[in-house]
Amino acid sequence: MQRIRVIDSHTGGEPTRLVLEGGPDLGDGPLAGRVQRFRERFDAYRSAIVNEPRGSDPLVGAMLVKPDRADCDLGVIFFNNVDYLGMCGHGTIGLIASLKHAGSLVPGTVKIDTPVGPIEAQLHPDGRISVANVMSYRSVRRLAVEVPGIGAVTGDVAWGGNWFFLISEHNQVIDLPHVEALTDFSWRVRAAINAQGHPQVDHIELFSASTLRGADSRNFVLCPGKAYDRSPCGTGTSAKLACLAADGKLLEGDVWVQESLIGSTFEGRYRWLDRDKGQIAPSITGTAYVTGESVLHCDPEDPFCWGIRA
Ligand code: PYC
Repeated sequence: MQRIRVIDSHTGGEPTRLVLEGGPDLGDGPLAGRVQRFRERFDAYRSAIVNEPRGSDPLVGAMLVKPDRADCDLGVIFFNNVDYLGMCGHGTIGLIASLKHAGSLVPGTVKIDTPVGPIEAQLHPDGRISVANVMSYRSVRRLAVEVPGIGAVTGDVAWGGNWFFLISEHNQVIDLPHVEALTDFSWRVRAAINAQGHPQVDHIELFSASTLRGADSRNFVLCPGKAYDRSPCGTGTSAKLACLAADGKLLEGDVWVQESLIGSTFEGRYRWLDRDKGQIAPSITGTAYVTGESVLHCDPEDPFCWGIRA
């Protein structure tokens, strides 16, 4: 019987399951290589940890690993209901809140190795957590995509630790009662943009005005496994900051408050790394709460031991 010790948390409503012990041994070397090993040899663990019957579609797993980079304090590999993520903003905030809960962290800064580069997380004395994310940038401005059944949709392609297609011009209503329509729209857009020469884009992000006091925008983010992000999405907000910076709509150091579909918020800001190349260093601040601690049992007698997979 495999036993996996986890701490569960949520960041702005989006769940994270931190794996402390009992995950697969992925060996050493750069984390990108270890993700490859995870995918090829141990993918059943991913499914067992985040899929039903132990998990749910929006749940993101975070496996703590030894860092490869000498200057990092710890390493993490994020995964979801269908695959592995480059980085995860809400997941990093959940990871830090969980380590604080476990008594392994006090306020201060930790450097974390991820498959897409090192990041830094800061636990503030008031419990808020900031993530200095990987370099982010916009790769395509105003790309028009012909979407079957919808028509032309225009948006930006940007990297924020994952690849996003960001759409501000649309006729969708971004609120909870419209989640099915938003999912259907975004899923069709994703298929079209993938078919139109951008197979790397696996997150679709829609924006509208926010009615929340102090918020600059509300978003809807559709994740690769068709679950929507309950949080404002840390990597999605980083991609948004890169677009705002490139368009001159947000100045270096100024705060952008991004609201999620369910009304949770992240604060984002950036500094320029290379203005000519449009490269920024984004930082995201949010809060996470621990929701449980448990030991998952993977009983070989259980026909759904390794999760329900499509
Ligand atoms: O917060 O970066 C994020 C994220 C990615 C997918 C779900 N959440």
